[in-house]
Amino acid sequence: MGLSDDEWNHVLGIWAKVEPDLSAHGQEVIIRLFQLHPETQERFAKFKNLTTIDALKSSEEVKKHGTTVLTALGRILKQKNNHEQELKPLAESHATKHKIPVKYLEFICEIIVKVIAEKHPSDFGADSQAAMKKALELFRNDMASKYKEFGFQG
Ligand code: 6CQ
Repeated sequence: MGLSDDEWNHVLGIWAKVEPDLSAHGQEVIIRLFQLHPETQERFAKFKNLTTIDALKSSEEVKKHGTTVLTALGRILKQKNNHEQELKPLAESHATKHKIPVKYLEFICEIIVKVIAEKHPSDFGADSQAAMKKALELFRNDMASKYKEFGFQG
């Protein structure tokens, strides 16, 4: 089910607070993802050698990837579900090249909500959190169905 105008306003409202510092948000998301789900780190050839939190925290490459992942996600959210054009190439690369299971997309989406909640406690209330979770669920569902079109069961 789609989001109401009000829900999209919540999603894009909080995203506007995240956007000025995508790299710090993204860095935190990546570090948390690797800590909570170490198998995800294995997927990044570049990061396999970063075996301590300190190494991850001081890596410029991690920050750069943090910006990459959240810039792409922001672009998709801003389409308010008319995201076919943005989503398709992402689904294709993550299905056929990086081979990222849907489960890992669930992991990262859950962490994104937690990181935003920690960094913006007064701007990300229950309604905004619920709206963001819904938007991320739509994103994941569409990624999963595109995965199948690309022959990846995810
Ligand atoms: C991704 C994910 C994170 C950080 C950066 C990208 C956390 O160095 C390389 O060449 C990386 C190739 C690559 C890999 C291994 C890659 C490229 N991703 C992964 C792995 Fe994705 N990614 C995810 C998103 C969900 C919200 C979004 C928007 C996104 C964007 N990616 C993973 C991964 C492994 C556990 C997950 C869960 C994940 C999710 N990712 C890559 C992007 C973008 C824009 C790009 C570069 C273009 C492309 O499509 O290859």
